[in-house]
Amino acid sequence: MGGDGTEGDMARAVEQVRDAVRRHTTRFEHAIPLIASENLLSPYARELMISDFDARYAEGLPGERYYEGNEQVDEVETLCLDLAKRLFRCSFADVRPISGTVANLAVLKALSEPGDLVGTCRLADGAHISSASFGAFGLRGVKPVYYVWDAQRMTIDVARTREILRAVRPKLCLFGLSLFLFPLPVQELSPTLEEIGARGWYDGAHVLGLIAGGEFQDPLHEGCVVISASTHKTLPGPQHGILLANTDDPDVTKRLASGAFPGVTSNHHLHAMAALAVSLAEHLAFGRAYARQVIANAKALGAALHERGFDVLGEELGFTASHTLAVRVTREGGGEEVARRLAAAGIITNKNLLPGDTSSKHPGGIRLGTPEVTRVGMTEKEMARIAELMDDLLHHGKAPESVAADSAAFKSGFTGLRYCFGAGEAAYRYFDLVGHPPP
Ligand code: DSN
Repeated sequence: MGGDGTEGDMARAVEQVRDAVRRHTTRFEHAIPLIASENLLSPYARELMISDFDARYAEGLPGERYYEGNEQVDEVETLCLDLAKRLFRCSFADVRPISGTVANLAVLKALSEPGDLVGTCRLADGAHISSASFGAFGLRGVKPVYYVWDAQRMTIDVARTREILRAVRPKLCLFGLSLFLFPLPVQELSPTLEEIGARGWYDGAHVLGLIAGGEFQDPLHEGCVVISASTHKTLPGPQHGILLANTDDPDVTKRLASGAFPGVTSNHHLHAMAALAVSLAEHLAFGRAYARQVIANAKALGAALHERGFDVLGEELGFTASHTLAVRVTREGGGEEVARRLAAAGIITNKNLLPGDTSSKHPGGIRLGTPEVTRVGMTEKEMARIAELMDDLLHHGKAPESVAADSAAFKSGFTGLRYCFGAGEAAYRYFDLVGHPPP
């Protein structure tokens, strides 16, 4: 920006930010949002994000804080913890990690030491960057032991992974993906973990709302000691994190709690924690129906894209059992080019590494997700229309501007929130609290 730094210049900077966020909001209102890791807050959760909780500190746990003035924070956090334990049918929750990656760091701090071996999937097979040497694994100084991947079935190859685990004996085994199409074989590998004395850890960020809705696997009852997760993907909560465990070993829960604080957080973003309490309550009320529809939509979109000639992975298993689809787009120009063209046509996706990709700079695919389009009320028939729009653009040469107009016309019928209290409220809304720009 130019200018001489006067108050007037700074007022213009403030207005530039507000204007960009307003334009962004309008853009998403008119777009088809298919990022698998994104979702929309309910009206009641959104309200709490701009509450006074945003201004406060509450280090520690309810009833044992390091600050005064926390009585109502304690009330909300106690409720939030109770709701989390009820939703996931578990005995321990900690809602202080401020993101999924921070929750992963808390687990690594609690259950591993630098130099330990930790089992995980490879990035190209869909793992999250937490398990990379340049991510949380590297920060904690643990070394990855890679599972063998079955690219046909898009899941871990149990027999060959069992051999590796027995030979290498990692201390901790992470099950979790950012390209999460099918449940992972936690139950099948659990006896092997027991045999080698390893703990099972599940990164449930992507599928948290599906687990809670009873429509995916149930890792805490299949052999994992802890789930770490973000809370804003298939669970339509605030951008925050969570730890969940079901163990009667007090040493594990004590380590997890101290991993969260003071391990990897100081304050835990109390406004987001309050919004999470609302989102958990709403998921208890509406989550089953939501999770079912998210998965039905993903399956329908996979089938419709396949019919239109797209190379959708996981065909023999019905393309997906989650909210996510992986589409190899080598023929259409590669992941980067295709994601960019789709965005120009009002269809928001991301390029994604797929099994077999050799360069992280040139992902061979795109990842699609149905959490947000389901949140605004779309069902299977709308998935067929989305596939048609993608087909028009990528196979029939229709101009991006023309598809963007079609996308916006289509989306205009889907701008209200569903599966929450206050359903029907605007999904895409800029809150102009002041009512005018700075003078
Ligand atoms: N980066 C997120 C995703 O899109 O999957 C996970 O943190």
